[in-house]
Amino acid sequence: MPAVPETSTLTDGFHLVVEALKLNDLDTIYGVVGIPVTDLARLAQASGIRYIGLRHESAAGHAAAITGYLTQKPGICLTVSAPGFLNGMVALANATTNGFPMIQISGSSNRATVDLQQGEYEELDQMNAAKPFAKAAYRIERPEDIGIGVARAIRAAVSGRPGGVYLDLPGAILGAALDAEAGAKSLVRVVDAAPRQLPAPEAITRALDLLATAKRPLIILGKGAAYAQADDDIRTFVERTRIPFLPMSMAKGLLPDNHSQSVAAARHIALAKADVVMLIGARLNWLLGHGASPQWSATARFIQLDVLPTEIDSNRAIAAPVVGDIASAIAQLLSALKPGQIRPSPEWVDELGAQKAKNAKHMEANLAAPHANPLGFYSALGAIKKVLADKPDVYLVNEGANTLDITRNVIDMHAPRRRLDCGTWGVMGVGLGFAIAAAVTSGKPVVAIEGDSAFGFSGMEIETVCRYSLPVVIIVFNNGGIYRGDDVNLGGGSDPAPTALMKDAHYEKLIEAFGGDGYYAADPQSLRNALGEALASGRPSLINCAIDPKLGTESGHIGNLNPHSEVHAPVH
Ligand code: ADP
Ligand code: TPW
Ligand code: MG
Repeated sequence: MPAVPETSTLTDGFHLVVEALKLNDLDTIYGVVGIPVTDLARLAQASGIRYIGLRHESAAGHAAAITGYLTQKPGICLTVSAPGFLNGMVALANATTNGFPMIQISGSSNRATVDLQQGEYEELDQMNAAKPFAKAAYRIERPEDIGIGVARAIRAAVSGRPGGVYLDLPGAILGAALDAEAGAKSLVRVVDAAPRQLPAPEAITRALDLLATAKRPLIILGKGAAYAQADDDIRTFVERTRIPFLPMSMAKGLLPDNHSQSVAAARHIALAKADVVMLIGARLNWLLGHGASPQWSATARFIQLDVLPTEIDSNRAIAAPVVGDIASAIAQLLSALKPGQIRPSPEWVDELGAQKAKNAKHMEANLAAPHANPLGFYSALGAIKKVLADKPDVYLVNEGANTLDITRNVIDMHAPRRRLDCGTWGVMGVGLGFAIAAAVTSGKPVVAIEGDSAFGFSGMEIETVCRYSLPVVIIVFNNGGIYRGDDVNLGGGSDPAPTALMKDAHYEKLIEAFGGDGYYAADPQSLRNALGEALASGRPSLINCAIDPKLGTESGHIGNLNPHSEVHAPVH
């Protein structure tokens, strides 16, 4: 424990950091301890902060980031100097890219020797290394600055477009003593960390006027809309205007997927034919074809609700920008909306409805696919869908390629912010960190549907799931590889192909090593039984799902992004 005795009138950096977090209602830390932050975690735990120790900083960072997404308060990740710090950087960068508020607090080594590159223990100029990956990066150099430093980090993480903040704490500052009264006075409780940002009235009128001219309007809901927690107003706006809507992946469930106005099942023509598109917390990035033709109509006009002014016109001209926070913007749109002012044309509604019905039939046929033993992606997901249908509160974590894309299309979401996935960056390794944080933050059951490759990136965290007895069920879609499991070595040698993984691997045995429940499923009924049982037990569980190795396609639904070799014919 810190050297300062409890009776002293002194305090120190360790105590001040813990007090600063508590003062700002930050009640959970995810991390991996070691020099110089071990006592920080001990002290936090002793003071009533929940400390969740993970096995890798990347998972701890992803856990913190998704906590931020779910709660609108920055998730906290604690790392040790240099290597531990760097292990957290993927998660910090991912948080920044996705707009998740988090703070990575890292211990660092002696500044004087680090800066002169004299071969310090775990030597690295961490703050400068973090800058390109963070929304903001700060270093605290004096114990009396801890209060203001933590306040700055909190505000940077959650205001405007949220993101990842790096906060550097040299070991010497943690251990430095300070008069207790001066220390207490130096702490800052942040007032209104994410102030409302109201759009201008003329922006609201412009947007409604443009929508009123539309015959084929479309609303796209993105994860910014889900983050904003303006669920009721968003639903009211969609229902009053009767505009068809399309949820981006993590916005699924903001309005239920079975809502009559959802056109997720007619996505292709909805994008291609819409004449006025309203983006609510969704960027026109690669996930939306940069807003360009042929995916979109060249003459479509766009309305965009976003908190970040420079997001507007980033890919395509935006006719009606509504810059502000989504909760304020939607409330203003609702109060300015006149009854009957906006209506999609009946032809548009009918056309989308017909396409939906056609695609729904196709989906049903897929789900009843004959792949029974081993399972196909669709027959497995058909079984899972049945179990989850009456459990809207279950959090669904999802990563992989085919496993990601097909799950997104098959598994309906019925409540906001329940689907957590690889997001904007397509990053593998979020799975177990997200699952742990969703369970810790909500106390609700979590199902993580993981490709066998994706699972490997954070697989050791099953020990964490078991250590904290979390109600997490991991389903490994084991098709024996990255994308598929039947690739061959083009050189003819005995080494496996680059995409191959062990197809007969018994992942379920891994969790048994830590006292969790392992299941193996090779047909829909046994998968359904296993998931039902695992969820009912509330125990840490892993279901190894035998998927036919021949079934995946290269890169799932984004194979078009692969450059192709001019020399060898593509394998598939
Ligand atoms: P998706 O991947 O679901 O399309 P993106 O992450 O691309 O979503 O876009 C989310 C957008 O929402 C970002 O541009 C971000 O600035 C914006 N955003 C996030 N939170 C808010 C908020 N509270 N109010 C307004 N805009 C927000
Ligand atoms: C951090 C590249 C994209 S998808 C994927 C990899 C390795 C795994 C796909 O196989 P999986 O799913 O999970 O078995 P399936 O159903 O198609 O077989 N490293 C990082 N991120 C990414 N995106 C990759 C590598 C990749
Ligand atoms: Mg796989």
